[in-house]
Amino acid sequence: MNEGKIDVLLGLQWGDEGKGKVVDVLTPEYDVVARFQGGPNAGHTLEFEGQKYVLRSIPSGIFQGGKVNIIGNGVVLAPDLFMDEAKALEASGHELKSRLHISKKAHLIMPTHRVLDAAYEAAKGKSKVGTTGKGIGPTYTDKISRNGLRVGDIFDNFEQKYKEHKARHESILKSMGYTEYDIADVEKKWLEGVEYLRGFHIVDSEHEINGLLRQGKSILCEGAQGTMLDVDFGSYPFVTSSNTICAGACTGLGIGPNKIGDVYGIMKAYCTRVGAGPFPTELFDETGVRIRDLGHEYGAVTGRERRCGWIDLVALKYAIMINGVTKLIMMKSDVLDGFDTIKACVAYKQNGAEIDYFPYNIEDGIEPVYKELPGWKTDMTQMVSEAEFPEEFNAYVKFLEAELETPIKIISIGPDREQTIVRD
Ligand code: 2SA
Ligand code: MG
Repeated sequence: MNEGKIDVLLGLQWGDEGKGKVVDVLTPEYDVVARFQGGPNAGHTLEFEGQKYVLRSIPSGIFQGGKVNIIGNGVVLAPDLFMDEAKALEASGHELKSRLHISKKAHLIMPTHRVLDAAYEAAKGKSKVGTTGKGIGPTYTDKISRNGLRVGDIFDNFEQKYKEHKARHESILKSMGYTEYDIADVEKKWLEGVEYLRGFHIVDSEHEINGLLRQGKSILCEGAQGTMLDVDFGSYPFVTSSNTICAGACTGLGIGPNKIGDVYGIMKAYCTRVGAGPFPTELFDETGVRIRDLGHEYGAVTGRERRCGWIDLVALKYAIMINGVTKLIMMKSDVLDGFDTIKACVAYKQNGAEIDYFPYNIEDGIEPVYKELPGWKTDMTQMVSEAEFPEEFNAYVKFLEAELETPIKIISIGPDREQTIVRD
């Protein structure tokens, strides 16, 4: 933590690196946790005291008392899904209303945005993105094309605005010939969600967060999805529609770049991807299946199987560069506990030539070049300090640090809060 600075924590791969767990482990150190992009497409899984929770729009700091949790302007919010998520948390004893602040400038995901998401995907045929179906793309499209509906609008002639936006969406859907949908029930619940939203602190979060910083509060920004899903730098067009990178924290919360302190980059000891799009180190054999089974690699929101593969250092170096990562966090190393050998992709072969940088096109003709390392073949899940780490594991960590030129500060050896080793 750096005095007077805001730290950022984000995923370096294709999402699901384990951000939820790490934020929860890091939050005791911070006064404020803020989300800056994405929406209910995210699924941050946290496990502690034998309970499992999945957060979608609400910052992971909500489980710790005395924190301010902010949903920033860069987030897209679905009132109905938000209501479900918030009520479930309240039912499990976590009071929200006084601790969760929502930006007036965050955009609302309407029921018709979700229909548009489905319609655009259907129209793409074989080149589908494999979205989560939550209306993320169409909502950000409306934002950028200056047609969006924002949280702040719920206090000002809302019904009229809602009707106009809905009518515009319906005419787009009609022009696409996409008419077989029924949103009556969803819309009813969505409008209930809007009422429910009124009970929260709806704020100018850019003023709030900068004010908190001036008061000397420590702030952590929590990214969603991952760098390789960033709309500018990810594997376009197979990406999400927001800036998932560190710069997204500046635009998604209204903080100056000179206010950014540490940038924590999270990666898994291997790699996964859910949805369509290129994935150079994907494994189609039984090793891939083994990683999926051991790592429980299924989408937290949609339940979809995640594609699994070896760690990709070419993509990781790119992600570290784009984000200015200062500290690495490695998750799910326990999944590899039983493997005889571990592979790490150190370069790509593209059309016969070896390259060590992340190219414009990773869709065609990319072949990973691997370095093989001996596995540690030790159950590490009960270890409590790095002094207990087996020699082969230390060698793997050292190898990664040398390749990535960034220290690995935290290593996760299991899903529970307790199974986290902080390195000196
Ligand atoms: P979208 O819905 O427009 O953001 O989808 C665009 C692409 O972004 C991917 N994406 C994700 N990838 C990994 N995890 C995500 N969150 C959930 C999770 C996903 C789930 O935590 O498991 O439950 O399936 C996430 N959100 C978006 C998506 O797969 C598309 O490739
Ligand atoms: Mg997830």
